[in-house]
Amino acid sequence: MYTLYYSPGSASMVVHLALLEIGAPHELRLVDLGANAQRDPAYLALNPHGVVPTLVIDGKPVTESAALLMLLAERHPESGLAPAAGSDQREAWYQWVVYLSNTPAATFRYWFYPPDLGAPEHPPEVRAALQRKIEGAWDRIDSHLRANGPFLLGRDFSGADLLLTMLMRWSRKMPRQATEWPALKSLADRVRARPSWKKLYEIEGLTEW
Ligand SMILES: N[C@@H](CCC(=O)N[C@@H](CS)C(=O)NCC(=O)O)C(=O)O
Repeated sequence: MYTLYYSPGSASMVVHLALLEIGAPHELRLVDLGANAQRDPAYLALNPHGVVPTLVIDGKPVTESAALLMLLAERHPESGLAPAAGSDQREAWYQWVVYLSNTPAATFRYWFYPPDLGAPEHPPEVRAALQRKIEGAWDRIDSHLRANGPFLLGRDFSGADLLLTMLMRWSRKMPRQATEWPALKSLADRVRARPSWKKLYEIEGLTEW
């Protein structure tokens, strides 16, 4: 049994999507970020970083969205969230999941949380630099998809595409949103058409892309 501590549309989204793709029984516990519930001592005991997601697996809390995606893919190989262990495609899958986590996702964290860089708001040059870094990731991924798409691994969908589409969604209020890159938009359209995406929108009460 899994218990997912989540907040709608946040980094927990990829874990929630993965659980829906797998069809694994799970409970959801809302962490109200607006009320700073992530700083409650009871939640900090589960996740000392005070962020979502946390997934409790058989009573043990595990954190970090990309790690949870990898863990769920390994625990449920039949789900097809990752290609077969030991295959060339699996190597490519690890590379994409880690790249997405340590480059666009980490940059988004700074984009949305200026206090992480020590200021209540970003000075314009920092904001511009973060925007360039995120757009640079879209350039790189879009060019990969144009040559090798429509999904990150080529013809077949994988859990890495869930992570990418979640990150793309976070760009929707940026000066250039990720869907302006045509191959990225095409990938996101395919992911957004999946039953898991639609179901998550219903459950989490999301409306905006
Ligand atoms: N590297 C972490 C980042 C998680 C993260 O930053 N979550 C945000 C929501 S997207 C959060 O909980 N923010 C609340 C806060 O920082 O107080 C992951 O991928 O799990």
